[in-house]
Amino acid sequence: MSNSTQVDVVIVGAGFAGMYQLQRMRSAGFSAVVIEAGDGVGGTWYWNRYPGARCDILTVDYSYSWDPELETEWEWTERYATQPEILRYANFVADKHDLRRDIRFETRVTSAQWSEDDKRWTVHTDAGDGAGDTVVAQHFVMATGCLSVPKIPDVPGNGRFQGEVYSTGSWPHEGVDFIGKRVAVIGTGSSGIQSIPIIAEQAAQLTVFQRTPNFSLPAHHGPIADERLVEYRADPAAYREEAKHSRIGVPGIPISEVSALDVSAEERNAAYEESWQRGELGQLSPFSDLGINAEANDTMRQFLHGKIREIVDDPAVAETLCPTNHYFATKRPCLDTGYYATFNRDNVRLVDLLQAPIESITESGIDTAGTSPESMEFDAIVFATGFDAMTGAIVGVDITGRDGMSLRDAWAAGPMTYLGLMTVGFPNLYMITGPGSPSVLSNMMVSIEQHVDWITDTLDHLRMTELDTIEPTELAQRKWVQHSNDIANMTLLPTANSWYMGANVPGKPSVFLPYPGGVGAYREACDEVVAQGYLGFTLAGPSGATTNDGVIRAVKPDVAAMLAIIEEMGLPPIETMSVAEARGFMEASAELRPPGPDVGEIVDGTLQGADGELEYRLYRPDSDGPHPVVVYFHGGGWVLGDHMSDDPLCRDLCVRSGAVIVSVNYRHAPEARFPAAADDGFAAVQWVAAHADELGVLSDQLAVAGWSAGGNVAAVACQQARDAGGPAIIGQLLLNPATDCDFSRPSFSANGEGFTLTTALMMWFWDHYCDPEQRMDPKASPLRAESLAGLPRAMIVTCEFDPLRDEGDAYAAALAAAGVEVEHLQAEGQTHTSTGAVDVLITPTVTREAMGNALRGFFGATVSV
Ligand code: N01
Repeated sequence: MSNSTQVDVVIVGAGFAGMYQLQRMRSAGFSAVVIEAGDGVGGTWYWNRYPGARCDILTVDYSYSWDPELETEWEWTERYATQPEILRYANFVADKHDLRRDIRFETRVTSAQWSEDDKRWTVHTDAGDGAGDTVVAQHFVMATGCLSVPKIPDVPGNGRFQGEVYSTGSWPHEGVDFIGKRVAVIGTGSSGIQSIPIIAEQAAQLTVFQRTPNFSLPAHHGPIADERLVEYRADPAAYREEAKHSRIGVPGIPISEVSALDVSAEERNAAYEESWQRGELGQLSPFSDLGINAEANDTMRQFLHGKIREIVDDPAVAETLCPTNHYFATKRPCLDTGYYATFNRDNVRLVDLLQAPIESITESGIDTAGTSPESMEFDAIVFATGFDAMTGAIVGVDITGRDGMSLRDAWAAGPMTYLGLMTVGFPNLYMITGPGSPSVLSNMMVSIEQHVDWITDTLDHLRMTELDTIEPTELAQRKWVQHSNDIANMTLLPTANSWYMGANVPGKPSVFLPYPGGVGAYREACDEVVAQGYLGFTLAGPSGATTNDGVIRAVKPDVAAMLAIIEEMGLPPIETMSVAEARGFMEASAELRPPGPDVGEIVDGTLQGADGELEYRLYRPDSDGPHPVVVYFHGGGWVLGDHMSDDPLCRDLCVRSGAVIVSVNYRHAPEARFPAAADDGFAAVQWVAAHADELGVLSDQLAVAGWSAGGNVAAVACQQARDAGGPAIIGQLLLNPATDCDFSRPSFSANGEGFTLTTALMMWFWDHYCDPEQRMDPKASPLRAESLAGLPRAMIVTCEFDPLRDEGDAYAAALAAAGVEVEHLQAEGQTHTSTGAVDVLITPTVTREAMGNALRGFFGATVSV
């Protein structure tokens, strides 16, 4: 007979996540039950009992912090705990807090359905008779672990072998005796690398089948380092608190600001040697750019190759063990005990599956193909082939949410979560260390505790406010996934075929699964979501639903980092300076920028403006001319800047568009007020068109471009050229253009402070440039032109966090309404100045790529780049 139980909260999994969640539920006064497939607590440490299984986070850090008594009641014996010791720790905690009475062991959750009528989850298990037991709960917590579903080995002939077969991820509890046996190990990730040296000591012969060599450093097992213990014992609470705000959930790890490429080879190798000697995952990257710069990373890679060659006697075997197809730490690096030296043993052989792929597992062993096919006989095969990581256990349960939506279907193209905690369409379903949270990129203990605390506080909030359900909004979820991807894409992480990307499971969507922004930054985001009234969530109860839609990290991560640096510098606002000071300040700042890409040629010259000569700088592509030409107008609010002040951007545009860029030093206010800049802009276009041959450009392939006030000048030049009947302009590229004198648009109130260009500064610019009564003139506010018909086709870029966003949007819309062909790119998460930050910021690169494409589009087939 099947039983049904009603509780407040059902928790799946009795690992460290489920255990702590149960404890918090109880102490917060919620009824809860945990369902666990194993017959004991410990989760990953219950299942992964393979020889050599150990943690690779120091024991002092891989400990619960929620029970301060544990800090004195439990003492770890080693620097990195063995699996049996960690399992004893889990059991110690379970005993101490009497957790087992609410855990249903040897029970597997098979499916779960949400009932919108009852606002309850019904969770089905395989317990009871055929029908299975059910638990009905208001809240459903998946504490199923990130690496808990062993991957079914995708090896031909799997299942045929008649000898002993083992999987590191579900090892026999009684252990395995390999003495005198011929053993095969398939897989050289952490599990393989930990178990291979120990199996080699026992087995008569060990054959290791390696598909991808991995980076591994010595773990240097032994007692816990004294300096770590001193620090921890001095103030355990402070030590734990620091971990919570750290990058990977481990305190005391210095963050370098030095590039690996900025030091001598000796200095670099000395730093790598220190990492090698230290043997701690959190301290393997002594430089700032190993994670983001391929060239920098390669220096570490070469160092480690050197170590492998030093240790391994046979040079051919050493080469096979050197990872070359991925950057260091783009697959999880390992810590080992004698791994590489194991290949010096007479009874150990390495088979490179890239040279000799497995043709089939046979009844008696493994057949390989390649140039020298072999049939090998074994007594035992060990699969160390990894896990269906992060999503496997969650979609392993057949979960049906609102309106019959299946979680498997909802995640068919990759997991979608808000904060890695919840997912749209599945109210009151929580994931502990789910995809989209730091999880496997962190000390799991710290990440688990943070999620459990967040979930518990949320349930408490719902109860206090007499609400029933919580569910993220589509917008919040989409933007969180985007934010996580943005960070990942700024690093080398997505370049490897790793399980972080789901690449190890055939058919699994290629998505970077964990959140790579760091434990502390992530915690801040979760806390801010709550502080802002559960931003990005819909909370509902008997009296209705409230949606607090919004985005927690809308500014692109590199742009946000830049804004934080600027804020930290505490610079005086430009509008508080004199014009001379402001110009000096801008020039000094420009000195600090990277130069931008090389172009074929740079020529400085003068051209005829509306009232005298103007300087220009010409950027010519490194290809045969004549080229199309873009007359470019720099930013600076008609007051600041000159023909060289947007140098990196002009170089970038030149390279991307294949066109000559002529950047013009139009006259500036307050010395030359309106309409000087506008008149000079038009005069410069006329001069370039008339001097095309001399400049080596195509007169019938002339476009204009400009940023900010320069976008204003460019737009106005197009209107003047149209009204004057020439010269012919075939396109206008306007980046964050000033198009109107109205400060009342929402983008001014939303973005008027804190995003570089401020409302106050924009007002200062206008005041210097133009008298109030002149500002309605279309030569000042091109949006106010009587007609925009007949203007050149346009690409308009506006940025989400720019005060000028709305007037740029309005100009794009008005041009389109007037029948002008317009490409309008609304750059999400960018500011007024970010697009021009060439070689400083990564995320605006796509915008500049689109700008280059737009220019090439203006010029049609005449441009080759
Ligand atoms: O799994 P893995 P793991 N034919 O996926 C190979 C954590 N962990 O269990 O790289 C041949 O890393 C596969 O090759 P390739 C830790 O986070 C922690 O070792 O896909 N080979 C790879 O070599 C770790 O990262 C600890 O080309 C096949 C290996 O099998 C994570 O768990 C200890 C194959 C799988 O490596 C997973 O580690 C253990 C095939 N068909 C684990 N399919 C510590 O705390 C896969 N492979 C120390």
